[in-house]
Amino acid sequence: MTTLSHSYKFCFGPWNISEGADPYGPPTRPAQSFDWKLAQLKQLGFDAMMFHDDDAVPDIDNKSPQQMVKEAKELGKKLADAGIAAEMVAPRLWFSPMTIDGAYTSNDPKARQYAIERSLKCIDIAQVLKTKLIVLWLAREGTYLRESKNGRRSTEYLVAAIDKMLAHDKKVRIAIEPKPNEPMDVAYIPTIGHAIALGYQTRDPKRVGALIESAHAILAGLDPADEIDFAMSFGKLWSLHLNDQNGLKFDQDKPFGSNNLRLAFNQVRALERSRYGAHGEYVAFDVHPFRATKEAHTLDHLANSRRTFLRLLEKARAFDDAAAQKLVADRNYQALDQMVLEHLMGK
Ligand code: XUL
Ligand code: MN
Repeated sequence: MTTLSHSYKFCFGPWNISEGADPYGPPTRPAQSFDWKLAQLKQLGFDAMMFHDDDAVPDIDNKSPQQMVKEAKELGKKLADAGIAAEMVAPRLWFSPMTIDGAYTSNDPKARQYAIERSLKCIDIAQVLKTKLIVLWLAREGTYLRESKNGRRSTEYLVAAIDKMLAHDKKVRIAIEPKPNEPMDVAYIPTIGHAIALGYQTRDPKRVGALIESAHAILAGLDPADEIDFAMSFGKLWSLHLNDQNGLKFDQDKPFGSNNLRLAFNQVRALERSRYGAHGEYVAFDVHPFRATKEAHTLDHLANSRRTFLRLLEKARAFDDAAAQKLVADRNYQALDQMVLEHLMGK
């Protein structure tokens, strides 16, 4: 069943084994240790783990640079012993009291300075963990009310911050993960087009790319498969968070394919078309268990997402493209539509 999986490598983050807390209620499952999560990741057939800077070095703001490097090295050894790579490190720029009104785009110069310093620390951790990839989810770069910030100045701040990161380490590569809203009302850099355009304004556009998350594209009213095709035509898709989302609600991080199997199928087809992963990129599942999930099923959303991906890969590879092209040439989209449905439903 899974013989075609060789060309894709998979990862998830420690936050994807979550405990069920939401803004209206407490956790519904006990917290698991990092070591437990790492062991499960390996057992489920995943190849790498993704990290926020403080997943790697907890309480990072209160640690000296020496202590930070020491702890990152200990983590690096743990990963090497387990045969697991670190895919990326992302600065968590949305939790500190310093980033209440934004990080790189805060109106407070001290907050902007904090955000840049924290990002450079994140790069130092990535070096120790032997990954060149930094992911920027620009969580609080945006506004609750538009008059509170100047959009043009914010764009310039974002470019300046990325420039500092690129200068700090000549090998680092930055993948911007766009999301149009939540926690902000309206976020800056809401789509892949914005992310890629921003990269071209920086001092080294070759080292700035993008990460697409299915749910974030859906929240922007876009088809994630088109976002993937667009980014890959620019050679800019360096990481991927597959999941699913039921329309314009809070960010749901549902298992891949859970809401719309056809949308998921088309994402896999887009990845296949451009050979995603050919340069070592990983497929990550940024998914969470439903809050109602019992402790015994705390990993199922990850195992199921990976299984759905591999099943859809078989479907993508078995799709009769020649027959589809005949229908396209005849402009018989009714038949094409039904052909896709029959293919997905199977016998
Ligand atoms: C938030 C989100 C994050 C990023 C990493 O919606 O997707 O988990 O992927 O910071
Ligand atoms: Mn994500």
